[in-house]
Amino acid sequence: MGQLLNTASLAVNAALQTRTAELESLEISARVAREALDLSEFVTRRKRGHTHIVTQATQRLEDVFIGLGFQIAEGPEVETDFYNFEALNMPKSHPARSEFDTMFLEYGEPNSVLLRTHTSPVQIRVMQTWPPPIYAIMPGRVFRRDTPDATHMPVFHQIEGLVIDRGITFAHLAGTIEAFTKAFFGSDFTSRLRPSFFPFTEPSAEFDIRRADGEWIELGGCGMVHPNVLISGGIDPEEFSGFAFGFGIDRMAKERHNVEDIREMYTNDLRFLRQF
Ligand code: FA5
Repeated sequence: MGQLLNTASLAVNAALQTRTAELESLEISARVAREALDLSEFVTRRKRGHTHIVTQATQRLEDVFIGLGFQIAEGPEVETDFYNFEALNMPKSHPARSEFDTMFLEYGEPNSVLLRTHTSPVQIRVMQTWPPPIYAIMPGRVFRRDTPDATHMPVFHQIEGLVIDRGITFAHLAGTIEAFTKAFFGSDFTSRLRPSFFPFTEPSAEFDIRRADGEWIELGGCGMVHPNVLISGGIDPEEFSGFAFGFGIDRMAKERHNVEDIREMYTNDLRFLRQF
């Protein structure tokens, strides 16, 4: 009898375990179904914003010059007459001042405080703070009373470059600009320097690039830093020499992406901005 009962009890226990397991798994499936989260919305591609075409160009320029061994510096957008003009070899009566259509602020002495018309004042600030050798780039926003058209904006961006060391020559400037052109625009592009005039560099040149279609486009000015400018920055022109350049970043972005009109970059039209 005992043996029979044992066998029967084992059979009942086995059946009970099987059924319990079945019921448990059914309950788990039901709970999973009940509590399931629909994550499919995260699987579809979401639209994300990105940096503006001019910010992208600035960051790319910074990358290229950091790769060439340059450091980044910044200066204020509100400047004094001294840094924007005087220290750059443009004394009060200098005719070149009128080429920069300046916006002055009603602050302090009349015409003494202004919105910087170029990034060149940062050259002086860097020379006053960093002992040479200096290999620096200075990107930033600049302001001029220019009427907007396909290549001009009243608020635009420049990137200044400054190299001060012993034995720097015009050949270093030309080589740096050519290396930069190829790195930024690609190997289809070449650069040329045309004689020009800036009070703060001597000799001075205008920097053009040639596009793949053969057309030449002016991108900025450059030259050997004028001895008076080195003196303003507290550097001995007998011991050190250097070169400087200033390029329009908005124009570079325009050329790199074949944008027809510079104003398009600032209308905040998403259909335009999303392309880049
Ligand atoms: C200058 O501003 C000098 N500071 C450049 C320089 C620096 C020369 C260091 C020598 C040594 P310019 O006024 O030519 O030069 O302006 C330089 C570039 O800024 C122009 O070639 C152009 O690419 C850009 N630019 C000038 N005005 C405008 C504008 N209104 N809108 C957009 N880009 C502009």
